Amino acid sequence: MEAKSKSLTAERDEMMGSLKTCTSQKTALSTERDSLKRTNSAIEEKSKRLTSEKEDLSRRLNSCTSQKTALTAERDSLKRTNTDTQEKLTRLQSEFTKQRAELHSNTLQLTGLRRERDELQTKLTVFERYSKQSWTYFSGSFYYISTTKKSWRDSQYDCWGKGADLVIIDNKEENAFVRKFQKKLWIGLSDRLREGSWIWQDGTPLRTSFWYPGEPNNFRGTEEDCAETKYYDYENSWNDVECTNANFWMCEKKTGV
Ligand code: 2F8
Ligand code: CA
Repeated sequence: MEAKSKSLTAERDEMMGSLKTCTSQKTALSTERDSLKRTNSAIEEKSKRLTSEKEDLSRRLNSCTSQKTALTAERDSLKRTNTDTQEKLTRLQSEFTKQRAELHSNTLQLTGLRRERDELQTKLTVFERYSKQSWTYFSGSFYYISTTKKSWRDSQYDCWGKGADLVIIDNKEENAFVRKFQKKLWIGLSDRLREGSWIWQDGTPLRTSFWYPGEPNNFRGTEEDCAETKYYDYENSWNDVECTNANFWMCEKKTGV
């Protein structure tokens, strides 16, 4: 009986020990469970916050992407416009340069034309004035033939009074022009200053001459110091004669234009 009681006591003590262990394990598990629950809650909350944050970021990203697309399109369009404008500007600049050069050239031409017009106007005015006074134009000069006869010296004075000179014959064309009038005329040639040295009355020496054969000859020892167009039917038409003789005469006025 006593042995049975001992065994029961031992069994009870063993069971009490097991209970104690179980109770303390249960408490530890309970604590662990509560801790895990809290951790889980915290994780869930964090997950919710991150999800919401992610959705917000996603919305913002979408909005940013569409704005970026719009801005890219706008930028490309502006780039194209810019290129067009640049090309237009280059074209306009080249046109401007061309037109400016054209304007410059036209201005020069205009200045030239105005000068030409003024010269022609002057020429015309001179031409009209001399034409009215019965002067004849030939190759840049006007010519006057007297209707009376005078000595070589007085003829020269008459020409000077008209703003002209006794005619100076420079070439065979001019000589032919003078001969055409079929008149014995004083011309502006003499050797009065030095015998044998024939000079035109403006001081230029005689180079091309049209003396009749045998002239100048100081005929029969007379002092023939002035020239006339005695033989006008011939190209070599000139003769020397005394300056005091009375002759028709021819004045020449160079127009200078
Ligand atoms: O009157 C003077 C004049 O006389 C002659 O011409 C008519 C002479 N001609 C000849 O001798 C060929 C001129 O030389 C002279 O000047
Ligand atoms: Ca002579």
